[in-house]
Amino acid sequence: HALEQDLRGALEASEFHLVFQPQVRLDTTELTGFEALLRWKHPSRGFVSPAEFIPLAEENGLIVPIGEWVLRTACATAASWPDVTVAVNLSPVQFRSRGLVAMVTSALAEAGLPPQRLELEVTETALLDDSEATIEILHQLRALGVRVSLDDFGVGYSSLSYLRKFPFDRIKIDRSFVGTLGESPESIAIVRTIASLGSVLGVETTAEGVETIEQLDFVRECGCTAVQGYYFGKPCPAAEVGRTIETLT
Ligand code: G
Ligand code: G
Ligand code: MN
Ligand code: NA
Repeated sequence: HALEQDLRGALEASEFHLVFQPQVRLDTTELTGFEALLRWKHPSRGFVSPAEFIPLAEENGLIVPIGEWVLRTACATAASWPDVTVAVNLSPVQFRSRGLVAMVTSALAEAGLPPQRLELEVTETALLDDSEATIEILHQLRALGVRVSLDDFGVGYSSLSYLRKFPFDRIKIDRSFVGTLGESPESIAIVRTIASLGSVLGVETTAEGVETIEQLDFVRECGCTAVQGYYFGKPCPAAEVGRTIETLT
């Protein structure tokens, strides 16, 4: 596989960079932080979507060194920001690799980033297999002082038992529900239900993929506590983060 071969050299060739998307709380519409998203600029193909190369990197294990680069780079970048968080996606494969907790500890220390300013986003697929070991790692991460979010909630298995097994700080409602709020009563019911669940459990609920003012009003009315989406900002390069912070605070 040609793409896989190129992926192997991409870290060393410095072909990766991060972009940052604003996350906003709904009560005050204040910026609370940014999600770091990985971008690969392939020398001849141009930008390759993470939706294409992350599954490949998960299959061949490259997601472990790539994920480490993402975390260290995100922490180092965020250390120069004012008091807002950075959210980093963790692949399920990283949970099965040894030394994740030590790596997170060292990334925070090296960057001088207070643990409270790091949020780790995990999908429920991380919790599917080997769940005892994964829950233990989540507790160790939480003990460092970092926050943990359940990403892409509502697609996949969406087992409510995960919410009982581990005290997530935040549930991120998958953007497929937000995108269909205007035409689907089912989506409205689902977003409302997840928001109430969050409220009862004392967990923040972020609506993902909010693109319009109508969707913003909808998710606020449904009871979500935070939003992320093109309405407040597309993912932007690190150099533009300062301007986004000025605009949104
Ligand atoms: O940024 P974009 O919407 O193109 O991302 C597509 C998918 O790739 C999303 O599901 C996102 O969570 C995932 N993704 C983006 N950056 C990272 C990363 O640094 N690590 C992991 N594991 N997934 C990422
Ligand atoms: O799966 P995860 O939530 O980690 O990935 C976030 C992905 O969603 C990123 O690839 C980002 O580019 C994309 N995204 C963020 N906001 C919006 C939005 O408002 N609309 C759409 N279509 N995609 C979005
Ligand atoms: Mn995410
Ligand atoms: Na998501």
